[in-house]
Amino acid sequence: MLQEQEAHAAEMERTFIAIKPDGVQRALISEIISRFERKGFKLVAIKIVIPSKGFAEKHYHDLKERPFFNGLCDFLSSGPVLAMVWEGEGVIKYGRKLIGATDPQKSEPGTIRGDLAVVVGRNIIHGSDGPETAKDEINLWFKPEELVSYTSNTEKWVYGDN
Ligand code: IDP
Ligand code: MG
Repeated sequence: MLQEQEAHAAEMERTFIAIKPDGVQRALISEIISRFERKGFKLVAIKIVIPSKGFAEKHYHDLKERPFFNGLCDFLSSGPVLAMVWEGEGVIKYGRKLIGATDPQKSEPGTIRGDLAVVVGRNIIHGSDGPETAKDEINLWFKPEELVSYTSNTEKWVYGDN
């Protein structure tokens, strides 16, 4: 039993998910949170913030050579962003699946962007694209004490305990 719990803990991952200003303004917060929550992932940090332009540039630093970089950073800093950390087995990769392709025209129906967005410049949500970016983005957006470790009552039903 202890070994299984340890194995389960070892596979736990955390990812950074943000609802961008368009998703917040379109009142899609509860819709998006419920998709991660119903899947069985666990919310371990959440806050609403208006990032500065400089902060947005830090968040998107790997895109600084792209032609849309300036407009993208202007947009991210134009209004409230709901910043979150979600935890679960495989949450980094599966979170991206829940979100769908970058361009909503190419996102599958059933995904967040597929169901709820139309154009790439207003695709409502961000999700870390791998373990390294997840770590960097969580550290950029949250202080360690803002991350809450707890056991959810549903975990034994989501993951099993025998
Ligand atoms: P991702 O959000 O799916 O990880 P990235 O390639 O990391 O996609 O791009 C970050 C964000 O930049 C996208 O979510 C989208 O808002 C914006 N973006 C990406 N490509 C374009 C583009 O061709 N035109 C305008 N905005 C873009
Ligand atoms: Mg990305």
